[in-house]
Amino acid sequence: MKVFQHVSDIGDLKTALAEAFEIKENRFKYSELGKNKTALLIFFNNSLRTRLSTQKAAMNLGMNVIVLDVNQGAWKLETERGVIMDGDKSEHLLEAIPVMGSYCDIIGVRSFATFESRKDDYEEKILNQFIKYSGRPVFFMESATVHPLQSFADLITIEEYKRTPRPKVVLTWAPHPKALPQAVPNSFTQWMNAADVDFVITHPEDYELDPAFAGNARVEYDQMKAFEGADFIYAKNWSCPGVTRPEDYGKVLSKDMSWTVDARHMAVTNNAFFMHCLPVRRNMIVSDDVIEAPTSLVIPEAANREISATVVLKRMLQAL
Ligand code: AN0
Ligand code: CP
Repeated sequence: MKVFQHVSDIGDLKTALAEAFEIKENRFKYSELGKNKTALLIFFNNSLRTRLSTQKAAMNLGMNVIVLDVNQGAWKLETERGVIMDGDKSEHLLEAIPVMGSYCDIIGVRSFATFESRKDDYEEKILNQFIKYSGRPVFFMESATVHPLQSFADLITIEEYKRTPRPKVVLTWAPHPKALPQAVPNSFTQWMNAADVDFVITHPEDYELDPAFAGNARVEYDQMKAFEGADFIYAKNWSCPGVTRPEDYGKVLSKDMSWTVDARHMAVTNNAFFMHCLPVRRNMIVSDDVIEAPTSLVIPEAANREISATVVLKRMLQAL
């Protein structure tokens, strides 16, 4: 595997899940594979889980790890070609990327949507430069449009906890005070569309996800109706994807607190498990009682980030 971005990059999901459970059984099984190989993890944005779980995954495989927080200690980077660099940015991404590539064997990058341009975000302008100029395999640690390590961990979690062969999984929008990217819901939708589940998305109008990710997924605008009989509730806020009105891209169109997942919502489900990628704002996205209930999977879900990252790095090492 040279790039880990879309669900298609991991191939057959049953095989990927089998590999994940093999790793979970013994996470040090491939501890010789990464000997004298270096993973470079580059963060343009904050992270708790991705930072820790991916470092741990690299260590499980015997790799060396370097972590760079670009905005703390590195030079400020220009990303646009053709600009006269007379401002506060000392270095261009076009030099920085191949330099970073020269010190490692595999690169992971986190770079969120900026909401400045829908086109630039959806064309993955930053990550594509890493793919093009680093000379190394690149895995996405949440980009402008996707968060595949999260979705893979989510799939592992659903597989572990499902009580029926084909569970009903509901992705629900929930309110948040600030504009958040669509990366998590985009990827989750892409992965659920590829998995063997009964998948439903619910959100207020004008929050439709980009068709490249939504595909033929069922959308139910009535949240309570969507929740009926659900086995898994996956909550997440996202800002307006700008599908119907491009000028609304990245805007917060609704803060409707009736969408906060609480006991009233969970009561109509099939005693559903609650999932969220974290970090989560309590009593905006989900009530205290729902996130603290025995049916809340947020902690095992986060723990599975180590497993998904170990599988991805293992695949990349095997293809070096
Ligand atoms: C980010 C987001 O919504 O994409 C990261 C989630 C994994 N969340 C925040 O910025 C709060
Ligand atoms: N879920 C997730 O990616 O968390 P972090 O932003 O803390 O890495």
